[in-house]
Amino acid sequence: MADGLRDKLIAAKQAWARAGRLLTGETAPPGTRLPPGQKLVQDWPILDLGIQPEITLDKFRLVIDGAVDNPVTLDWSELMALPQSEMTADMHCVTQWSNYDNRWRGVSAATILALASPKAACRHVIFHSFDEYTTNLSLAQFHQADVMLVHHWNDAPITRAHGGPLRGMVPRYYLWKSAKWLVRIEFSDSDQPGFWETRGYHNNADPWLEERYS
Ligand SMILES: Nc1nc2c(c(=O)[nH]1)N[C@H]1C(S)=C(S)[C@@H](COP(=O)(O)O)O[C@H]1N2
Ligand SMILES: [Mo]
Repeated sequence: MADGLRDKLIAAKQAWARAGRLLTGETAPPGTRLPPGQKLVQDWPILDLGIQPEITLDKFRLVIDGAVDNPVTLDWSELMALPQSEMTADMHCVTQWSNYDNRWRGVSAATILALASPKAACRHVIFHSFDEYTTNLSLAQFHQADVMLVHHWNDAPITRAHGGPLRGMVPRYYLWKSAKWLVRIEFSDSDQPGFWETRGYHNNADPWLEERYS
């Protein structure tokens, strides 16, 4: 995507945040599968800043560092040698689409936490991507049973357009929290709002509370 187009896309999404676009003011009853203001789709739309980096498996590296006792850099074979997990989860994008029953395979957040061992003062996790996108989670948001670093979707490798070879998957929050083309997981004592969180989007991003904008 040309720089001009990219800037227009970012400006449009920032304007939505300022205008509170798509807010229904509803709260979903507990246990509702589809969050308020969302529409169920059958496909998987592509949304990013227009740069879709090609990361071949031989070039792939994942840095895990910051407020941890055991910082590590993993190449692809080291990542694959970690325990592999599977889960099925829904996705909810702030642009209003949701889809159901995505089957993921990858490495669980629990496995990453056991490997890196965050220090006692660590409270936050920052995903860094190859396209310089970042997004922030609290350690509590990251430390949930359905949070994973995923490399397979419905039994096929995740495509480059969807963030392959490795992306974050944090299914209980709006999808901008699920960084594509993951290159670094930074543990931190302090919060570091990311690309959209510094452009008017909510820091916590819970779809059932309609935490779209800050
Ligand atoms: N690296 C990176 N990750 C990203 C983004 C991005 O621009 N770059 N966009 C986010 C947004 S706004 C959304 S909605 C989802 C979209 O993921 P998808 O294209 O696989 O549907 O990726 C998120 N992760
Ligand atoms: Mo998004």
